[in-house]
Parts: sequence; structure tokens; C-alpha cells
Amino acid sequence: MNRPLPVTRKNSVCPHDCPSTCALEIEIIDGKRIGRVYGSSEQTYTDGVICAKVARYAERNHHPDRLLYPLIRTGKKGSGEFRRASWDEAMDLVAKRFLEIETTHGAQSIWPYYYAGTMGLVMRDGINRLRHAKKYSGFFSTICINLAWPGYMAGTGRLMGPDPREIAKSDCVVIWGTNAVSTQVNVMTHAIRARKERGAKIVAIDVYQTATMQQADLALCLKPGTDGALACAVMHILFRDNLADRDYLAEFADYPAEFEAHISTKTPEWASNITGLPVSDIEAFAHLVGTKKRTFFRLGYGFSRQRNGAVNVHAASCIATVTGAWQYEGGGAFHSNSGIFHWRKSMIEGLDMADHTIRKLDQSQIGRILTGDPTALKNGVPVHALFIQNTNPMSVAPEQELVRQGFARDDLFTVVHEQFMTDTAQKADVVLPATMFTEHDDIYQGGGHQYIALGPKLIDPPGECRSNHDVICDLAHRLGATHPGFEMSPREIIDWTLQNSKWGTLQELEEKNFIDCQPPFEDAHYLNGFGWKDKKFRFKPDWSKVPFPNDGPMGPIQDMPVFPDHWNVIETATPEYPFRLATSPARNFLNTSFTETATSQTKESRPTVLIHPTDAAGLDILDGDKVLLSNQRGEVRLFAKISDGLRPGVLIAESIWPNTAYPDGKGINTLTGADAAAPFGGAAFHDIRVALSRA
Ligand SMILES: Nc1nc2c(c(=O)[nH]1)N[C@H]1C(S)=C(S)[C@@H](COP(=O)(O)OP(=O)(O)OC[C@H]3O[C@@H](n4cnc5c(=O)[nH]c(N)nc54)[C@H](O)[C@@H]3O)O[C@H]1N2
Ligand SMILES: Nc1nc2c(c(=O)[nH]1)N[C@H]1C(S)=C(S)[C@@H](COP(=O)(O)OP(=O)(O)OC[C@H]3O[C@@H](n4cnc5c(=O)[nH]c(N)nc54)[C@H](O)[C@@H]3O)O[C@H]1N2
Ligand code: SF4
Ligand SMILES: [Mo]
Repeated sequence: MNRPLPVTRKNSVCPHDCPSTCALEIEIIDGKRIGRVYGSSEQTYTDGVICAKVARYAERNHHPDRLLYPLIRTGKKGSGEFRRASWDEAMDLVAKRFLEIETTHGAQSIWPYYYAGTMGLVMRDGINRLRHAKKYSGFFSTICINLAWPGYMAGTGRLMGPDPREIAKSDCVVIWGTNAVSTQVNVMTHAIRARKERGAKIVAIDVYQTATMQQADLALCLKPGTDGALACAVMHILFRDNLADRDYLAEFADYPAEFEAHISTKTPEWASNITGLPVSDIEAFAHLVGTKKRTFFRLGYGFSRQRNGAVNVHAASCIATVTGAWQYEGGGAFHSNSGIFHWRKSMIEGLDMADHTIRKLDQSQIGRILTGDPTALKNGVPVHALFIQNTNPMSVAPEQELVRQGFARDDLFTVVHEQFMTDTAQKADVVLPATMFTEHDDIYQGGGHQYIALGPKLIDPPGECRSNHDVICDLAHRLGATHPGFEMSPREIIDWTLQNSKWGTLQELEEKNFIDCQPPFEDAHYLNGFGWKDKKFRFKPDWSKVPFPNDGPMGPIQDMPVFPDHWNVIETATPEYPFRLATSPARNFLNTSFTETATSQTKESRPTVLIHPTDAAGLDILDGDKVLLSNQRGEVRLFAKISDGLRPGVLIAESIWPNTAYPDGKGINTLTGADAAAPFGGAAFHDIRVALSRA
């Protein structure tokens, strides 16, 4: 007879790149495997709710395709033919090749490349300690936040905002350019509470009928890249109908009179032309936010992924200033709380060794960099070695034709530390097996909330998987790099980092489980002024002064409009490329994570593009047909899904499927551009013009 196995529940944190950073309770079965994963109800932002894909994490954690052993390439580059090796053999090879490449081409020909496959501070950012110690090329991270964060900070001067739990105390929740049902479910928890308990209205603004739009009382489906026009018309109406808080503006804004004059020409008719929204919807939206002072603008990333995205995010944040919503509990504009944690990360990142004269290469331009574009290389040496952790650029980075050519180079030595045989790992010379978050210790911070929490090691890893930290320290030793951080355990680094950042000790964190870092109400609502010397919100930002860590202005910063406006630098449709494509996130994937699990694959079915029935009829395309999307960057084949949930002329390809899922093996980022957007770079993943035809 089988005895039931003992099950315990342990605290943890979701490590994925999602603003929700949920506090988890994980079932541990027999001390060895994980079972069901639950949202913690003790942590007040998570409040017992998590997404379905993480609730079934056992499927990913104990997946039969996990990488278990180091692998060394035997076949041709990219052939996917590898043999098993011992850790010693694999790491000896990596160290030997890195030292040779350093001697021949210089340290800057080696490029550590990473991103947010895990958001744990030790495991994600420890790679920078090696980079600084060895003076390898720097990494300018642009792929996700570079349009959104500066857009928000341009007005407020800081990256923080009203306590996100106050959404539940709002009378109107504006979910702007984020498909929260799919990408950060906890926003919905609090918004729906506001509706139930206070009769709050929910407004959603997107470019197609997402699951979030379907939950909204007012769903504004505008043309991609036109949010600036919508925001301007809303503010025009607020001034016109005396719904602006002029006393608040006089005290808290930079040029309220000049701004009002500027906005007086931005009529609802003007915006209707640009956005495609009916004037009546723009009027209704403006009156809603003008009369409900407790309006919470929850500004997402999605609408920033346009070449004018920073301007549009700033424009949306300006509305809260015009109505004075910041003054009220449940009011204001929130994008991220990442600015509240005052971390001292020198033990994690080795910042004491940083040499700021070393070039930083643009993450999004990896295709250009690997194919030798002198500008992308900052006129320096070519890259001859990549050391990759927590990211899958062969699928997620723009300009995939170039990325593919780059990874195929015989004179490029590529090391990929991964959990699965991803598109990127396939192209590697050496593949190293990585632990998952349940198998190592790390510390996490919220973006969409304000907690710090610990994710401890709960089970042993399978096979010979090693954590990022262990691999970085091992490599440092073999390369002769020294720093105290290479001699410490993750727990010691966490303790050091907490103490030096004035958040107490690891022991205290373990006792409390989380630290609530929410700044006082007056600061979070900017009642003591905004984050500039004169304390005034900026309608008229000096973009070059936005306090976002950058490598100097990028993109056409000099052409940015003085005041919020519709800045027409997007890839507008042309006769040759008459459609506007957005690559919005798929609900059951998280970027390319979870694309390996059977449940997510089944739920998402296959790579599709949503097409409006009128457009489909005009091109003789039937539901399920194989179709071709093309532009100057390349061609992608995938399957048509006819839908009236989007506007004619707009296409949506929910992403990001692995390349192998496409009929031609070419993924959606074949079509996206890596040109740096203003002010500080970043990829405009939802701003793509394409031609469409039957394939
Ligand atoms: N299920 C799932 N969850 C995820 C992710 C995922 O891939 N899948 N990714 C994670 C990551 S890395 C991030 S950064 C966050 C991002 O999460 P979000 O902040 O939600 O941002 P996006 O996912 O880029 O896009 C959100 C929505 O913006 C819409 N959009 C595109 N262009 C425009 C526009 O011009 N105007 C407006 N108003 N809307 C527009 C898209 O159609 C999409 O529905 O989500 C995280 N969570
Ligand atoms: N077309 C299109 N492209 C996009 C986007 C889009 O909306 N549309 N979104 C963009 C955005 S916002 C982002 S943030 C990027 C995200 O792109 P990535 O950061 O590349 O995200 P993932 O594809 O999830 O890949 C993360 C990888 O890290 C691995 N991993 C997880 N934990 C660990 C660990 O502890 N150690 C190691 N060594 N590996 C680990 C996972 O197995 C996974 O393969 O994609 C961008 N690309
Ligand atoms: S909602 Fe986001 S943070 Fe929460 S469990 Fe899902 S992926 Fe993780
Ligand atoms: Mo992201």
C-alpha cells in the first residue's frame, strides 16, 4: 500500500520578469519535489492570487527536458549536436577560450549578456561582478524599460508612485497599455475590489480587445502609437470644461498657463482623427477622470513600446496632474516602484571595480553588434565571445536576421547557461545547466508593488544543475578574477546587501518574510513636491535631464516635442506596408519562458496573427490559412486568426513563440527593429509596419 507522501508549504517569490513579483507558498512533496503553487494571502499585494502558469510550476520545474549536464558542441555551429561533459572539462574550456580571446582581441571582445529570466538580485546581476573584474564590455540594458521609465520620470522626476494597493480605494481605475489579466494579474484583483466595494469604473486602453479590455466598463481601442493624442485631448476637455484643478497646478506644475495654451488646439476631433476613437468616447473618458478625483492611472509597458512611447507615457501621466488626482488616496499615476529600494549592490555587481571608460553595448542591438556594425560596436573591437545567462536573444531580440547571422559566426565563442535547450542554447559552443528559483537562494524586489522578499532554496536541483552565482564564482577563479563577492555564498551576499542598504539583516527578513518598503503617503503622492529641485511636475520636460541611468541620449531626442503631443515618428503604414503590427504578450507564456510546457503550448496552440474580417476578406485570407508577414527586415510565416476584436489595418501576433514553432523557423522578431528610440534607446516591439498576404 502506498503511504501518502508528506507535504509541507514553504514561502517563496515568483522569480519571473513580471511587475507582480508574487509572494508564493509552494507545496514541497517528500522534501524533493514541488507540488501546487499558491499566492500568499499574507502578502497584501499578492493577496492570495497568482497566474495559472505559475500555479502549475511543477510542470516547468520537473520538466523532462530540463538541461541536466554541461554540453560541448560536436556538430556544426547551430546544429544542436552536443556531447555531455563534466563541469571541469566544460569550465576549463570556457576559461581557456576566454583567456585566449582576451589575449588576442582584448578584454572588450568578451560580452557578458544577461537579462531577467530570474529577477533575483544575486543570480541576475552577479554577472556584472565578473564583467567589472575582467573589464569585459559593458551591457546597456534597453530591451524592456527604456521607453517606459523615462516616460514616467519625465514628469515626476522619480520612479515611484502611490501605493499600488490603493487601486482598491479608487473610484476609477485606468489600466493603460497593459494587459493586466495576462501580464500582471494582481492589478485586476485590486481594481475589481474597487468596483465591488466602491462601484469604481474600470477603463482599459489597448490596441485590441484583450481579456483586460473585456473586463472594462469603458474599453478604448485606439490605433497603435496614438496614446499621446488621446491624453492631449483628454486634458483639452479638462481645461475646457473647468475640470482642471487650477490651484493644484499653480502650486505643483512647471508651466501650467503655457501648457493650457498648447493644449487648447488639441481638440477631441483632432485626437479622434489620429487615434481612430469616436469623439464621444474621448469625451466620456475625460469626464470620468475629471469628475472622479480618485482616479488611479495604472500605466503599463505596452504603450511605451512605440517609437514615440516615452512621450506617450509622459502625456498619460500629465492627466493626473491636470485633475490633481495625486492629492487623493486611490488617485495618481503609477508605473513602477523600482525607485524606492535604495539598494547598495556593490557586493553583487562589483561596482567598486567599475571602469566607466569601458564601452557599454546596447542589448537590443545584439544583431548589429555581432555582425560588426561599427556604430553599434562604438567603433571598438568586434565581439568574439558571449557569456549568456537568463535570456534568450535568438528569439526575443529585434532584427533576428542579424541576430541569426551573428550567432552563426564561426569566430564567435558562445557560452549559454540555461534551464532548457532554447533557441539561443542551440547556437552555443558550451551549454551549462542552470538551477531554478526553488533550487537556489535569492532576494527579490517588487516593481508593481513595494515589497522585498526572500526566495530560499527549497529542493535540490536535478542532475548537475548549478546556480548562476556558482558558475560566475567558478569562472572568476579559473580566470584569476578577485573580489570578496566571489568568495561569499548567496545568503552572505543577501545579508551584506540588506545591511548596507539599510533594510536590516537576512535573519530579520526570514523572521518577517517580507519588508514593506512603501514610502509615506505624502512622498508617494508627491505632496511634498515632485522629484526635481523646484519640486514641480514637468509638463515641459528636459528629456536629457531625466534621471534614468543612461549612456548618453539616443534616438532623435532633439526632435522630441516640447509639450505632450502626438509625436509622429512611428512606423506609419505605407502602400507597400499597409498594416501596423503589435506583438502583444501571450497569456500562457512569459516572453519565451513556459513555451516549453505542454499546457502552455496547448493553450496557445500555434503562432497566429489576428486579422480583422474586412482585411482578411480583401486579401482572400480564411481563418487558419498560412500567411506571410513581411517588411524591410525580413519575412515570417504563421497562421491567420480572423477576429473582430481589433481595428482594420492593425495586426496582433501574440508572442513570443520559439523559432522552431514557425513553419520557416523564423520568429516574430524577424520583423521588429533595433533602432534606438528616444530618449535613451529601447526597442519598439509593438511599432512595426508590414505587408500581409496568403503564404
Ligand atoms: N503572460 C505574460 N505575462 C508577462 C509577459 C509575457 O510575455 N506574458 N511579459 C512580462 C514582461 S517582461 C513585461 S515587461 C510585462 C509587460 O506587461 P505590460 O505592461 O502588460 O506590457 P506589454 O505586455 O508589452 O503590452 C501590454 C498591452 O499593450 C498593448 N499595446 C501595444 N501597443 C500599444 C499602444 O500603442 N497603445 C496602447 N494603449 N496599448 C498598446 C498590447 O496590445 C498589450 O495588450 O509583462 C510581464 N508579464
Ligand atoms: N516581439 C516581442 N519581443 C519581445 C517582447 C515583446 O513584447 N514582443 N518583450 C521584450 C521584453 S519586455 C523582455 S523583458 C524581453 C525578455 O526576454 P528574456 O529575458 O530573454 O526572457 P525569456 O524569453 O523568458 O528568457 C529567459 C531565459 O532565462 C532562463 N532562466 C530563468 N532563470 C534562470 C536562472 O536562474 N539562470 C539561468 N542561467 N537561466 C535562467 C529561462 O529558462 C529562459 O530561457 O523580451 C523582449 N522581446
Ligand atoms: S502574476 Fe507574474 S509574478 Fe505573479 S506568479 Fe504570475 S508570473 Fe509570477
Ligand atoms: Mo519586460
